[in-house]
Amino acid sequence: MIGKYDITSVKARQILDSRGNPTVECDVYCGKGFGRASVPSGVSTGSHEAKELRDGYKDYNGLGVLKAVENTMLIGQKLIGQDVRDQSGIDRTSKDMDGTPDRSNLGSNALLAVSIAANKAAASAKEAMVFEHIGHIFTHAEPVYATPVPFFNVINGGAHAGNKLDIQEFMLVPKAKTFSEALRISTETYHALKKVIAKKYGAEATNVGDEGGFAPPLKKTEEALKLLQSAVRKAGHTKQISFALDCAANHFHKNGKYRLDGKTMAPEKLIKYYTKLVDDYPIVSIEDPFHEDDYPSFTALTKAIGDRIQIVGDDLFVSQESRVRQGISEQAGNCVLLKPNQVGTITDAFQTAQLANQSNFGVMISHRSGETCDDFIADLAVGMGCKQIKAGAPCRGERLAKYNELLRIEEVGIEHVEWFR
Ligand code: 2PG
Ligand code: MG
Repeated sequence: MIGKYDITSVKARQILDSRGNPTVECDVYCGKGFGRASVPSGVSTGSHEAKELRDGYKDYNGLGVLKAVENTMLIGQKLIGQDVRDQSGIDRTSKDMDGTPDRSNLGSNALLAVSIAANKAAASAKEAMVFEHIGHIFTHAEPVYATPVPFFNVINGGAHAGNKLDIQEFMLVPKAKTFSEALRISTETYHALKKVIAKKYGAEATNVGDEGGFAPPLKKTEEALKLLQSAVRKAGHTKQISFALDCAANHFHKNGKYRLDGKTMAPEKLIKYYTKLVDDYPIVSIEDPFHEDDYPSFTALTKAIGDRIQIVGDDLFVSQESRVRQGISEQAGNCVLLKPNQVGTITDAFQTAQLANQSNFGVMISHRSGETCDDFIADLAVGMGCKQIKAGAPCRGERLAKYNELLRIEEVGIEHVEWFR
């Protein structure tokens, strides 16, 4: 007899992501449940991330994922009959089959698609919301849920836009009593920003970049910060909205030096530069201020201003437990950016988050610049009790999928965390 939670079939297919590139979608069926998941893909990737598998032949300019789709089905065959609630068992099966530390054999895209689809199938069989199921398997106790502070990337630069801004992401960080209020005031500011940009640079400058933020023809960091200030003022939300940056500094690093805003700087000089920005603007969080292996500079910046602002490691930690462990011991930063596809399974993401929680490091759940309309990370943030999430601008379906899911979660009575530190 087939039990309610027994996996009965796993299907996979190639679909397209928000950039029009192929990605893996997976369906998991169990006795009484169904889950569907699709995986995102980054463009400003860290070199230590788990590896996605791409076909490499001419279809879709080499970016096809048919081999990864096949691998997803292979993993699926092994999972038939397993209890869909046993997340760590499911993830162990796929990792054993892959057999590499960076998931390069079967592909992190293959592993993650099954991992998330199984998670959603378990929630569906339990007739629970996905965040509730995550809460139970993450803490194994009675979890406390809250909707996270959303970080909205409203000006895009770096590898995500065609302008000359060195810094990749300029984000709005709302402080509000409820998630829907946080969404409303940030969205009003986003619309005010569109008007400010149109007035200064013309309507053609209001086209949006990969993550739904505007990509006006700016050159310098402070030009972007000044636009944000004007927008917040125009929308009337100066008391509630602060700013955050993702520098993605790999892109302006060369031979130990950083080339930012037309100046070449040694790390010490760059630390002074960031400190001045924090003095002059309401910046509360800076991600990847230095290159992915420059732990000493992360430590120096944390020492200088880590008590005033959050310093987030993305390409630095790539969601990997071992790299976070080093960060904790060297006090390099004080927050981990958590992207499930950087590790390949939900269980790995849990382990990294648990380590961060024990060590007083923050955890920010994150989308990728290439996304799908999968809303899983919204549930992941709530279920794991993360106080912050970044999922792009309040624009473009694949970004709004996450924010709209948080509205649904709010509707069932989950309170808002208000602030992330
Ligand atoms: C980042 C991400 C998401 P990408 O650097 O934080 O915003 O970009 O997915 O391109 O790595
Ligand atoms: Mg980043």
